[in-house]
Amino acid sequence: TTHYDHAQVQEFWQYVWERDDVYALPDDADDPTYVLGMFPYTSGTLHMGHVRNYAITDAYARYRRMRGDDVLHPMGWDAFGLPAENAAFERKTDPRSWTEACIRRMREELETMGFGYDWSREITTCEPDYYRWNQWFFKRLYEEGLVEYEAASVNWCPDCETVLAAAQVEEREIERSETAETASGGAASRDVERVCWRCETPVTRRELDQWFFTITDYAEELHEGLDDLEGWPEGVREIQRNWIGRQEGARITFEVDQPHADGADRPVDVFTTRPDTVYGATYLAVSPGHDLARELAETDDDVGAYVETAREADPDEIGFAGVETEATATHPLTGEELPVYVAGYVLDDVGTGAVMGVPAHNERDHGFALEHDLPIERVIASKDATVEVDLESGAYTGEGIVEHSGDYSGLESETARKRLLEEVGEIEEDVTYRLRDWLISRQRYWGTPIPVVHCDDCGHVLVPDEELPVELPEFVRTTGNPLAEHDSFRETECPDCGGPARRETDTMDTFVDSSWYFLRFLSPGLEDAPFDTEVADDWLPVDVYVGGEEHAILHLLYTRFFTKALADLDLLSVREPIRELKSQGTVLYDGEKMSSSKGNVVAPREYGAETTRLFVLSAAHPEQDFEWTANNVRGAYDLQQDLYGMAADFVEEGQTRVERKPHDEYIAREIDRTIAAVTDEYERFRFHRAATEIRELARLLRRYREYETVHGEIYRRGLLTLAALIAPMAPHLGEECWNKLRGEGLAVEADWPEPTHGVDDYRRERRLVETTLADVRDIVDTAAIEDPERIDLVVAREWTYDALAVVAEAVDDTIDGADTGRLVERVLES
Ligand code: ANZ
Ligand code: ZN
Repeated sequence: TTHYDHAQVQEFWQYVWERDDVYALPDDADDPTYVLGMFPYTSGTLHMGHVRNYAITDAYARYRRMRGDDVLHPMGWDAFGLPAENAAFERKTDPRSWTEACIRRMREELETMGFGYDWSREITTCEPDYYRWNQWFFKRLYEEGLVEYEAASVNWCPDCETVLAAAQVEEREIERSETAETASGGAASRDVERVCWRCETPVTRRELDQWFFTITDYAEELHEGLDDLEGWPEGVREIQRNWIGRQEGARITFEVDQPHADGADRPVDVFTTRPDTVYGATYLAVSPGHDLARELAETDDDVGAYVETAREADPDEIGFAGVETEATATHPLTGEELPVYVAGYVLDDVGTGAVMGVPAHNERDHGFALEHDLPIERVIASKDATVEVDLESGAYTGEGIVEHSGDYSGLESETARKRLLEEVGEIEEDVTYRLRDWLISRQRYWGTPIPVVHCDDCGHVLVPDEELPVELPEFVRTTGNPLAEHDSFRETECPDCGGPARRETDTMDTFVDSSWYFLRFLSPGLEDAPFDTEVADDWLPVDVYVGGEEHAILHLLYTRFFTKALADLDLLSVREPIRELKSQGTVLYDGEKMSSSKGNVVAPREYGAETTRLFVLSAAHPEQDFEWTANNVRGAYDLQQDLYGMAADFVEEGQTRVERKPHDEYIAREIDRTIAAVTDEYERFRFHRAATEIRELARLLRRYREYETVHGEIYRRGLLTLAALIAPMAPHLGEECWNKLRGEGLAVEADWPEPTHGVDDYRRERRLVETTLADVRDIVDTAAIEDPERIDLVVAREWTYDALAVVAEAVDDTIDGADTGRLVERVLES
């Protein structure tokens, strides 16, 4: 029988691969090709996004292995995180048992899919032998000055009951009622709300002492390096560029006079992108977290009260509220005295946390000026006389000709900026970034304990290396942070003075885990270091990394930061972790993202693993979204039956001949052409096109055999070629066909097929077709209509299709449109 029993075939070959350990990286590999899919979060079950992601890396890894590369293709588990805590609550279990059960299930699902991983390198981030290195890195980063402990007004998710990093707060469009809009004060009201990335609950603000990694120290390098990441999609690079938000401008120093505060007069720097508007500054404003605000709050109750409410207010509620202080600022150019405000719309961590208010030319300042009755002084005129500016209703934010600005009046904005920077001592060139430091504290249980002890006498003290890991104690059920309720965990001794002290009960953001896991795969069992520096220097960067585009800023930016920081700790010599990045598109079902939360995941097993992986690879370019449709899935299933059927029929009852006929040459060349084309497509990750080429060759071979007795050697080579070419995408099928035809060896270990004519011959052939188009047309004209089933006609037709493809590109030069039309008609008729 030629029936292909996919379940049995899969099981058998998976057994053989495991028995022969075919995916283990050889011990003597010195610079393997490192192919990595973003490791899964242990949510309980694989979803279609995972399947697509890992089908892509698996196909590419297998292709490279067949090309003769040593390939590192590992897998592991992103196993810490809040959902495990929630699931543990719901299921009356604990996060560890739940996570372990998820891992068992997901590993089995990956194995069912037949993905070829080197399981000897498996890593699990919730294991102490992994997370101890998070603690170790924390300490090294701390020693390097890259960790800060700060009281900060931070984003808080009331539902997750934890703080969030800036990058974990997403903006969501909302509809605002009109009353809300006017109440919050014109331009500052935005039609977005800020929500938690995980649960979409609107975030609030809290003032807390928190741990930060100072990723902003690397802002410039992170920004600049993007230009050189040529293997990354431009879309991802652009998202990172915007997130880093590099802005060139100036820092302007104002002398501030504080009549009552203890602090004497002091300079306050503001950051501006528009120093050309400096003469239009009518007030100075600092953020509620600014040192000046704190100083003034000590002697001024109004300021104190405002600072307190503003620090905990939600961003959407701030509007243009603010308070005038007793301080005044001296304008550096006019010497005028300007009022000084504390204003919520000035952000603590942007620029210097202080602005010069230029109501005529900045929308937010304009809104604030209206609310507080401040003067609006115009200093820029549009060069376009038709632009009418009504400064009562809004700011003019464009550039133009500077006016009312002393010696600078009459200059263009840009010239004025240049001269001000050169000539005025208080104005200096400056760059700021939108990027914020990475807040890594989480008030949750299921994460890496931060290796710090708080001592009343010694302050915060790092846990000594010999005492790492600080292990997570057993889970306790409680609202809030279980670690904070865990007395035996919390109460401890100070490593410095031996006195009573309290452990830090915050855990690390789980994005710390994923920032360096690609390094742990290099030396997974290593006990005295997180990874082997020498191996890392030889093997990195990751050659190909595949994952969803939703990771463009969080994970992919943190990973770049971590790599640079480790390089500065002399643990690495590469400064960029990933050479080539592929973002895979979404699998849709009835137009919606296929996901377990939407309840529309088609379980990978339903159609057989091989069908699923073949379908997700052949449906579309990896970066494109595509629709899951039963029909197309069926197509992937039929292709397996066809290929297997052809191999089995040939072996069991194949009639062949030895002498060569002219059309055999055509078949032989088509095999070569297909090899060349498919190789090209695999190189470019265009698996869908590789699949099309494979289908085409299968179709041609079938007709070849249906027509007459085939040339044994050529036909067999054709079938073996199909088996090898499809093996990276459909390895079980490849194996089964290979075995049928060869009776020995494994397709996964076979050499990649080479065209006997060489790749260039195929291209020459195409040119030949082009120049001999007239001859081809003759063949079709004289013979095609008489007997459409004759193989030389099939050949002629194929040639004609080829020729037409070429002609279609250069139709005017080669042949006139009318002739082409007729030719096509003829061919289609036959
Ligand atoms: C004066 C000025 C005049 C500004 C002007 C702009 C236009 P955008 O607006 O995105 O280009 N800024 C600086 N630090 C800030 C802080 N901590 N909180 C809130 N706003 C702050 O960003 C640059 C501008 O943002 C800066 O340039 C400053 O306002 C404001 F006609 O200074 B500008
Ligand atoms: Zn949340």
